[in-house]
Amino acid sequence: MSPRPTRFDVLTLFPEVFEPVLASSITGRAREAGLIEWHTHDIRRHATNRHSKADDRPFGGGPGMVMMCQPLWDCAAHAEALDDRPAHRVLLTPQGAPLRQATVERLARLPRMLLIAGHYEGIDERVIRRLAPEEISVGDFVLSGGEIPALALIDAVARLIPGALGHEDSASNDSFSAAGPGGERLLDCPHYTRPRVWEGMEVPEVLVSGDHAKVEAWRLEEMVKRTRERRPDLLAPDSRLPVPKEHQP
Ligand code: 9D3
Repeated sequence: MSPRPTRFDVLTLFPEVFEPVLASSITGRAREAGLIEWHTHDIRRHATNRHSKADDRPFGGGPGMVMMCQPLWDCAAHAEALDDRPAHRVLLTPQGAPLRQATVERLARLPRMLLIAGHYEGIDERVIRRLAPEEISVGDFVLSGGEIPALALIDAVARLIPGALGHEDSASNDSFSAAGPGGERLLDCPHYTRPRVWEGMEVPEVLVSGDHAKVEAWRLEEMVKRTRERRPDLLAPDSRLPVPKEHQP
């Protein structure tokens, strides 16, 4: 008995951006394999006012527009009624908790998610309070909306669903599933393919030595070295990542 596809419902003012991105690559294959499904919902279609307005000027003044309560609330109710499974609500917002691999792993165990992609200056706080979503950010930089973060989240979650490409890889890499504070792995090691010499630059000797144990040791060393140099935060003292003795400070 195969489980039902994991369902993503996306509430957005730009429903048309999701299909072309998700139909490509791993999410497209996961859908074809019956592992996931996604449905987009145009928030504007739930506006009841004459001009299908889903936003209005902010109380207190200031620039920009604020997403209104009613269209978003009705859109969520509409989407949630389309399936009998309860949806875990997620709001993509710069005010959210930074998305980490541990979060992705937790979400990948859920049968259904309702993703809310904001736009404009923000969303009326009262509808956020009523929906009580988990609030997630994809990083400390400014985007123009939550659509690209929602796409990133769907991609990250989908590739962890058993049977989707990438799952086999991460499962077999379980020796490295010891993780940093956010479930992050070590950074990857450098990779090389033919030719052995390109523009005078040679492939590291160990990789062509044929000594598999030496290759694996070199790769782990490079991973730790790179992580140290580029992302020391992943190796924080409170990390659950076991740092090999020879690499301890
Ligand atoms: C310039 C407007 N900003 C005023 C200080 C607030 C603001 C509102 C809405 C900034 C960005 C956005 C739109 N971004 C998102 O909805 C968003 C986001 C992001 O911008 N960065 C990282 N993660 C996310 S998740 C959703």
